[in-house]
Amino acid sequence: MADATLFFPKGFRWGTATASHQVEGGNDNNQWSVWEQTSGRIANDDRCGLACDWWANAEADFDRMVELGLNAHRLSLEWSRIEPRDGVFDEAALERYRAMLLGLRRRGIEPMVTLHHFTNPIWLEERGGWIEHDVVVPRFERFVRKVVKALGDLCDLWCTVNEPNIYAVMGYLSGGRMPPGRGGEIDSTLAVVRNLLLGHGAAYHVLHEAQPLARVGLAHHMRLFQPLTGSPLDGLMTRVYDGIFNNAVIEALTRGRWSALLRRGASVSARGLAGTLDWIGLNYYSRERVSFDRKNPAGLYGRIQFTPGAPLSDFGYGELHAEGMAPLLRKLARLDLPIYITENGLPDADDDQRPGFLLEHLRELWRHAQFNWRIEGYYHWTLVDNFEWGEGYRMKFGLYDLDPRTQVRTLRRSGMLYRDIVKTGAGGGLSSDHVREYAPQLLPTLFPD
Ligand code: IFM
Repeated sequence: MADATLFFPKGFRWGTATASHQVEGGNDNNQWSVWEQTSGRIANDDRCGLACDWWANAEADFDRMVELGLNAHRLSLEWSRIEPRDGVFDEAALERYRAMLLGLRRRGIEPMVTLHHFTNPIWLEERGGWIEHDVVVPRFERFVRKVVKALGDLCDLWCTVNEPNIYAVMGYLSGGRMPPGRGGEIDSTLAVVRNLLLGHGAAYHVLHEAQPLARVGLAHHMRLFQPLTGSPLDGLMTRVYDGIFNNAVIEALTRGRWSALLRRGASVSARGLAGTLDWIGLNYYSRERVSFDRKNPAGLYGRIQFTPGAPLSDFGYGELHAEGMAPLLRKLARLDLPIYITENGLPDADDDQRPGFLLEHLRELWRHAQFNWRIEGYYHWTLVDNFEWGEGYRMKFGLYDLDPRTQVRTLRRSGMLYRDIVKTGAGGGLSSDHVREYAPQLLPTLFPD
């Protein structure tokens, strides 16, 4: 096999991504902390509990990032800590976040700060969460104004909202997977997506007013939809799913237009959203096969499943399909904005798939960076196993294994591989030696003669 190294450009951002509730521990004032109390909702009836104990000691994990050679990390702020009651702000919580951001910067790690990653303060959830535009959007705007004033000297790379489509679908369409646990509510789902996007738009302007050079974007969860069979109806449903799940968010934030379905029931125009992206984030996990199903009106007469026989990650979380990133990146490249892979990873407790997963996905990323697509960073989900929402602690996404009872971390082989890639050359690089050492079975496909 040919010996080669695929170098990434100097300055490429190599990072990991986390979210407040999943790592901080002790969050007892958001809707998830209430949701978790009812038996049967979280796998094994886990509770988030101490998580990775970041509220007390995120810094120990920042040191681990340094050991891996990372120069970037994406973390989120917990709204319920910063604004524990409607209009009442907790300066001590902001101080703790200042310390975290300083801690990252002092270690040469550039923070990307997410402003909303699935959790809401209880007081907001009690008023309908993201359903009521006039309740939530002005309050989110006020929260962001407070945050940028308090933390703006330490961060100028902002991710307004994480995965508006997933948040809305899991909370209001699929039923029981995430709070508030509603199902089949198409109109609420659409309202929640729209309000999250309008929240993004409001945040974009607030951040730019405070920081003219702020770089503001959003983490968009995209899946590659492909028809299950060659039937025209499966093809049609595939376009519908791609349109709703992947394209609608992009159309709103670039053209200021609700797509046909998103427009249903809209009382606020999307016009002000045009041009509110300085960069776009891709959260990529899986491909889906789509088929027509006339018995599934709640799914808009479609159904999704993984490709029969395809390799899946633990608990059937996702299909392992690195090539699926290409068409999604192509869509994003057309926007002519910097692109970050804001999340990519898999649950893999015994770490037998993650090394190959990393190599295949990073090879794809490198290939597309060669097309001059503006791919500027990769944030692996995640550094240390953490609280995986409804899956509790059983799904292990970390480069480090975590024993939640003892807080002991152990670097997985995939963590060593990530470190070796990040530390190759001036900007990181993937070599045939890495493949030989960590996933030799991939040598013929990743480094053919
Ligand atoms: O853990 C989640 C994260 O909060 C949002 N994106 C997907 C990850 C893995 O499921």
